[in-house]
Amino acid sequence: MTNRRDFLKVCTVPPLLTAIPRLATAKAEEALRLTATKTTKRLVPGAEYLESPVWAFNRTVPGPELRLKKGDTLSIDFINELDEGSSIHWHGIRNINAMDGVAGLTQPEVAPNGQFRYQFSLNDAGTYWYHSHAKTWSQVARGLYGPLIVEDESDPAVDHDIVLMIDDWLLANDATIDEASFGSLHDWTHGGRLGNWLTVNGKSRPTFEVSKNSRVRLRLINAANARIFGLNIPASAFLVTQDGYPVPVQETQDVILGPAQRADFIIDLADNDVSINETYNGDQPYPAAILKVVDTPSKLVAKRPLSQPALEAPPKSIDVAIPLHMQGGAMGNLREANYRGELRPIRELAQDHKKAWAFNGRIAEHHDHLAAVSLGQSVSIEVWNDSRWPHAMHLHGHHFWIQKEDGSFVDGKRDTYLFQRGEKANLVFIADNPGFWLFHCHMLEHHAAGMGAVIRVS
Ligand SMILES: [Cu+2]
Repeated sequence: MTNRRDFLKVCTVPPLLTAIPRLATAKAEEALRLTATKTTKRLVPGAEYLESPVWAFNRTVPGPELRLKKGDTLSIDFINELDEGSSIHWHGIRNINAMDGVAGLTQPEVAPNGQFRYQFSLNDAGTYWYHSHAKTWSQVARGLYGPLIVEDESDPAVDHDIVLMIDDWLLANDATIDEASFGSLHDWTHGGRLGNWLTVNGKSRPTFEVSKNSRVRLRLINAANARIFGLNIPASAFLVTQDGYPVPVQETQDVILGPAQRADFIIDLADNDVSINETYNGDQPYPAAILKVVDTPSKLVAKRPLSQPALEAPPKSIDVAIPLHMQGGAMGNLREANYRGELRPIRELAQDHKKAWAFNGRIAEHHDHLAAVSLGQSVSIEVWNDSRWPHAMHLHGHHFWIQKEDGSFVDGKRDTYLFQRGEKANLVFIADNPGFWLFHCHMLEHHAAGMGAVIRVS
């Protein structure tokens, strides 16, 4: 059987025109370097537009692709050349707590000109990403994110493995990042910072050259602050993982990704180009990226039928239930909430403290505990989204099953779940990772405005 590595030795794969540059891995024990710095980037083509100031890892947006193998140790020296504190979170990785990168919770923020070594082993294969976890609503929006791909020996052989990091930018008329709207109370109380310019791997409508009749793995990552994307792939496409985790293989051309969510497809191409369309926003499908089919003399992998993964069953009983009544935001029913030990009306919370969302009538801070559970317990976060907005709820350090209101479970596990307005669902997990784990909305303005709390596992 030809695996991907052998395949690369025997034939020439056409260059990917817009692939994310890979951070070269040297010896496993040797630390790589990610430097957060200010730079500029052309977001909109055309001489009439300016390059925009951005904040970037290693001067590229997205940051360099980190591609390792399951079982490898990731060793990264993070260097902060910004003029404010920062950190790196490894989204979806069931990390050791001290490496989780949440500034103010699992580590102090890395000060300007400071550095921090992240070192941990990669026990989960799949599509993950890294991003700043300090003032995320500003730092992620300015470009501080990149892909983290963990390969597994059992991954199906493909001819091309392509990461698509999808983001929306809120730009001013000259195509630079709209500065004036950062921290807008409107965004924080409504749907978050929503952009007006869509990029894939930092480019508008990029083209990827792929071989005719080839098999492609497409790794989709929603890196937007708050935008939900719908992606449509008009081809023979099979959904194989979500949030890095295997799901029952099914032929489908569509997926919806809330902020921070990922989905991997295996696509068997024919001889026609494929436009990957964004379908959730706007009246018409928007061609977000193109797979351009080219003739290549290369030998292609055998298109073996994709095998169904063995899925881990959810626990039969729950040791700890954590009721979580989520309220707030515009048009919501939250009249007052407890904040810093005092019950305060929502108007005061919004205007004086920029807080607008509450869990169980309380607006938490990073260090406030939603719950404390014992190592090994099965836990169910019983979420009721009693607001008029969708929320992409993310749990750090664990993957969870999703139990719908009728009691049934969604197949597979996730690290982020998109709650529709009014939805009730339980996020069920085994608390097998000790530490202080953030549970928060990945609509980053919502998190900043109160949608986050800590679950302690000890
Ligand atoms: Cu939210």
